[in-house]
Amino acid sequence: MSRTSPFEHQQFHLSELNDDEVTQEDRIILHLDLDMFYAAVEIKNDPTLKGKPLIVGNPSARQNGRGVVLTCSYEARKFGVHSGMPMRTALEKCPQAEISNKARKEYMPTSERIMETLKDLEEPISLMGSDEAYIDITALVTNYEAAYIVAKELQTKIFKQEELTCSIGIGPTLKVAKIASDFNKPNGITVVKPEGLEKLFNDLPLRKIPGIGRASAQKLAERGFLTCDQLMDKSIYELEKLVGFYASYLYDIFRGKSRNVIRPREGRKSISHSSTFYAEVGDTVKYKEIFDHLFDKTYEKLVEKSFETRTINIRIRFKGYKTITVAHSFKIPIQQRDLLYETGLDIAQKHFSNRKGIRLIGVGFSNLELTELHQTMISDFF
Ligand code: TTP
Ligand code: MG
Repeated sequence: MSRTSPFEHQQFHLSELNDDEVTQEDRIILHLDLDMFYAAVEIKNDPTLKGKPLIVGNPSARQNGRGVVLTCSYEARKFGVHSGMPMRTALEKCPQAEISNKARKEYMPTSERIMETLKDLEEPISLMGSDEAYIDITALVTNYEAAYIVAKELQTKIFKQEELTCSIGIGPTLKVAKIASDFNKPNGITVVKPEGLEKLFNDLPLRKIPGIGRASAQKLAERGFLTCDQLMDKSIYELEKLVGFYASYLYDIFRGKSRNVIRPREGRKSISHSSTFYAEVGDTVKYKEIFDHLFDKTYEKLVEKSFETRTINIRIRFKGYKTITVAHSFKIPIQQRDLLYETGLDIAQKHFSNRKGIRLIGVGFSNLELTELHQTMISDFF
């Protein structure tokens, strides 16, 4: 990292694309961030705190002045209190604030339950700390309108389960999605299509870019740069003079480009494809067509990867989010198309006439083993 760079340390948990891989230009990424997370758990635990300026931190700070603010309610933020601030300073700014961390044992279990809910989407996911996650929903939706509905449903589900709100951003890259999730807090959803990038960055304080912290923003401000639009049209060369090593990082953010992707979890334990519908499909013939298409895609993958499967799984999500998974296992691993197709269709068809309406169909194979032929080919090398 360049010493003169105004950027703070960046953490990338995500992997980079190789040149021969697809670009991410047509990805749809969702970033979810819980609103005032620890404070929200405190309020859930003690609803009398609702609507008050609340600081989460050392409850004895009034007496001994020790500790820092872990987070605070939006009411406290209005007084200039923010996370990381010494408790002493925070109490000077907002003497009437309530202080609590009674529910601290609940923070992690709550976070884990929410992350499990997000993993249920079965899309590539990257968890960042206790209250945020990136999900690549490219395979789940065909456009940004459908992505908005996924976001809305996630918000509703998390609120029903945990009585907590979150803010969600959707965009073509991880960073744009993250900026978007912060755009309309609390309980907001912000969708930024590639063509909406210019509007997003217009007048946006530079501080809102992940990686530009308070100190960096200050240094840029001293040079007269306050908002993103002032830097958006600068060349890499001009940006280098300002931010050194991070020039290309910034240059790409403004253009909705990124080489970071969310990798599916390691190891291939299963193969699956699913389709989510946002309009009523409504008739069993259409469901069967969708099933056939999904089966073909999943089966193609099975053969392409030289796998046999012992288990076929059918997932069906009804309107209202109830999801069922029905599996059928064979005694030995097989790759016979007809047998797999008939078994899967038989399971799925039992649900096609359900009056609730179907929102998602998924076809998956698990308990995979390499075909004998493939095993032989590999062993030939030794
Ligand atoms: P954030 O997402 O940064 O903050 P937040 O969820 O409280 O507020 P916002 O609505 O703006 O998203 O952090 C998530 C939780 O992590 C936060 O509730 C408390 C904890 N945390 C710390 O313990 N120390 C810190 O310095 C920060 C920044 C967060
Ligand atoms: Mg948060």
